[in-house]
Amino acid sequence: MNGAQALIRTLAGCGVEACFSNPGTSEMHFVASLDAVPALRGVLCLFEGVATGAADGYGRMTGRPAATLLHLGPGLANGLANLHNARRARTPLLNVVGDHALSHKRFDAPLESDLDALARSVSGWVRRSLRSADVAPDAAAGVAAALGPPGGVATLILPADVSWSDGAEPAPPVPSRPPSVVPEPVIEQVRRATSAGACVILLGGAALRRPGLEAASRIAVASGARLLCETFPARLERGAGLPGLERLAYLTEFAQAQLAGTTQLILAGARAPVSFFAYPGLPSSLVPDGCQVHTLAAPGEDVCGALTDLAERVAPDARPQAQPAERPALPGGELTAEKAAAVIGALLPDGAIVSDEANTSGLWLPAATAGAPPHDWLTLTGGAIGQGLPVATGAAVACPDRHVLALEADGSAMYTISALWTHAREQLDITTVIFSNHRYAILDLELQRVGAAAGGAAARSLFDLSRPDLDFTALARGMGVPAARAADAGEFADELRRALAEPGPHLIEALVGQPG
Ligand SMILES: Cc1ncc(C[n+]2csc(CCOP(=O)(O)OP(=O)(O)O)c2C)c(N)n1
Repeated sequence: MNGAQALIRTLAGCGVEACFSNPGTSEMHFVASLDAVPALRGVLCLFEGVATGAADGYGRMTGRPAATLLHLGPGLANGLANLHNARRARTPLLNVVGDHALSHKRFDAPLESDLDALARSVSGWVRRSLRSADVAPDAAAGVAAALGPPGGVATLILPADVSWSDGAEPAPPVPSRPPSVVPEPVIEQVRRATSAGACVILLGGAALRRPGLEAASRIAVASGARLLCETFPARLERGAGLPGLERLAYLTEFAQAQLAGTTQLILAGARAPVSFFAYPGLPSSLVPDGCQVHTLAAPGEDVCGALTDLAERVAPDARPQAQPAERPALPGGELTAEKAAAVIGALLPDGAIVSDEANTSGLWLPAATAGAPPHDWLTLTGGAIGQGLPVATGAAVACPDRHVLALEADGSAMYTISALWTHAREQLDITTVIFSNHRYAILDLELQRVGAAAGGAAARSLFDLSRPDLDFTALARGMGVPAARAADAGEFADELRRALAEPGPHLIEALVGQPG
């Protein structure tokens, strides 16, 4: 058996079921081995940023790593921004990056680059297999490293000759580790903090799934502590019947207002809050002056277990506060981002997965969908735009029985628009809504906020997505995705209903802003 065959069998044996791929010459033996192992599904992505973002979406929804297959340094480099988002999300993910044959590297052939440096910039684990006999145990170690806990990006570099040489055999999975248990004295210290003043519990990571949310809600009911969710959660379970949760705001002043007066800040799977950017005259740390910070559970620790233990101490008889079922009324008239949010809230299907990259157009979405049937909300964890369509791809591969909604700002959608082709190729049940405001609207705001001189025509033209206007329906149809456009709220509701009723991918371009 050659290295590639042993690798693919090992990945399948370790529970890796999908490989989001954009291969080249150095990966041909890996590609050739896929037919023999149907348990590993190869999914072609036409840009590496789609492959890495899809693996992120897959890992967020399953808790297990998908693989990517990438072509040397340049292929990995094309995937870096979404690997950065995956790293911030602590998503388990294994990159397999083909490299030149070991004997070929000294010739500095055109695709030679500092692949290791690129890999290390996003990966918690990097290994280059040097013999075919090592590939399988290296892959099993890579899967284990990706799983953590906490989860993370692992990168296995696979030289072409190691891939094609015989002498390999599959390796068994490396047993996974459970998250470490939070020591009793820590829980006791945090228990005291819940009654020591104005207390906020900032929830993140695994605390944002139902068991963590319900335990946190019981603590809040009994102690009067307020709950907040980290600004950009990897995966937040929300909707009717779950405890509702406000997210810490993106804008520094709003986040400051949410935390004002807090004297005890408890971190449950979240990091101490910081401002997204520095602004003249505003602090970088969002922890109020004099506030004591307590870490109940750091990433990699059993945050749900710790919250449950704390709830038993603080709130043995309290019940979690469930969000009531309620949906907005369907609006009429000219479509706006606010009305689009109401339509989405009115029609969001039970068990939907929302990949949210709506940016400024998404302001109204949390309130409009709060009482919709239970769903998962996936957000832009690392701030590198171009994530939403790929993450939706991976979520749909992971959860074929659920509706996936990709809520996309037009500028962000363009980074990785070729994901639509994979939506069509794989017939994924994804409805993409493009919020067409024809601008990088947030940058209009940021221009003022950083105190730059008022932008003139040259400055503003860098935020303007008109001239020419983007025709998303044509782009979608050109990649095999049925598409429609809506300028009216009723029309948008009709199109959304139709898209959700029909299997397979759809795109609706929601005209929510004037061009230019
Ligand atoms: C990879 C990457 N490149 C550039 C940026 C800077 N950036 C932040 S928001 C933005 C434009 C967002 O425009 P759009 O997605 O249309 O959303 P809108 O602001 O209009 O709601 C840009 C370019 C970024 N965050 N990430």
